[in-house]
Amino acid sequence: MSAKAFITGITGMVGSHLLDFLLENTEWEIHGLIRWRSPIDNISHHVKKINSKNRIHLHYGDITDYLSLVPIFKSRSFDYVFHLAAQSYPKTSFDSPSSTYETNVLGTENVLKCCKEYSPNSTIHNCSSSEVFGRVPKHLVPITEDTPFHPASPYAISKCSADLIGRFYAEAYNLRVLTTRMFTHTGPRRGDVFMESTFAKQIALIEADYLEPIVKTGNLESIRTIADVRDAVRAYYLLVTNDSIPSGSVFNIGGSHTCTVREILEKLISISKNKDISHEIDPDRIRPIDADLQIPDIKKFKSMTNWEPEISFEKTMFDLLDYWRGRVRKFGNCFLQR
Ligand code: A2R
Repeated sequence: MSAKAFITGITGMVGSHLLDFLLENTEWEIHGLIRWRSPIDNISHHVKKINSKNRIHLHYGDITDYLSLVPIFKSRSFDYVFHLAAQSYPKTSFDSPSSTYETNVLGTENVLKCCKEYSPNSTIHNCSSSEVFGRVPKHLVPITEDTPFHPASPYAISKCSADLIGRFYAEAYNLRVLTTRMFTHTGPRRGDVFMESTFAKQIALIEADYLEPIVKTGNLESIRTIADVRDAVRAYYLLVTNDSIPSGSVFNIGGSHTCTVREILEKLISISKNKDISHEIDPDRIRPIDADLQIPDIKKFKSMTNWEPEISFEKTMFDLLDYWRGRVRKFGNCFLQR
């Protein structure tokens, strides 16, 4: 019998790429959680399989509503649970801290509680974030798993809690919870509030003559290490399928290309067909404080899984821009400016 996996956040950037990866590389039966009104653009290329229940089974629910999860867990046990659902936008969390805490803290508690009650033998991927490290002093870079938390947004605070909830369930209830703190990961389907994705979206709109050729930016000087989301989901697969990894482990994972946000912007502008694009700072896009030195030490994860990023920074940027070109071709100028 094939293994059963459950993905919360299957309609998001990471969840949808994980679905693509698992369909391609495993025989697993894949279950996914969606909300009543979740946009399904990111998984619409699988709609035939979804409608015929051919390996993909979608379930309606909400991670903030424990009772909505119970029937999903009660009628089957899962071998793997990937808990990816989140309010995932750090910048938005400054405006909506309470709903960020509700989704990311209470939501994680609910998902893990369901695993404990109904799928105690599953391997659970608990998705924390590199943002937990927040404001890291230079002498503590590169960031290891033992670098102290110093969250710099309500989102980051919520992920510190989610991270600790994962460890708590592993220690208190003997659940096999494995927690990741992935550094910046991007590519096609990235939400347009993230800096590289809003740059690519604006460039695609400029190329189509919907915008003046000036890209609006936030802080350009923060330093990021970039991975491709398709490498990230491969890492998550290697994580949960490696039985030698001790329960309760946490891992820093990230790409191999470290650069400033300015360099990301310049790369995207350089691959645009439009050669007259400039940029200017928009004060609305500046976070009150920023996690500005995000460079990971990923030796621990590499030594356990042999994972290496395979997709180049150039390809990630090209595919991200191409994704936005496709969206603009399809929807015209129907995007909020953010
Ligand atoms: O907003 P929706 O309905 O499209 O679903 C999003 C889902 N989600 C939820 N699902 C169930 N109950 C909720 N209360 C709830 N709130 C949000 O999480 C969507 O499917 C997913 C988030 O997708 P993205 O914003 O694209 O995030 P991404 O980049 O896929 O991040 C995956 C994980 C998150 O834990 C991040 O915090 C971490 O990677 O970096």
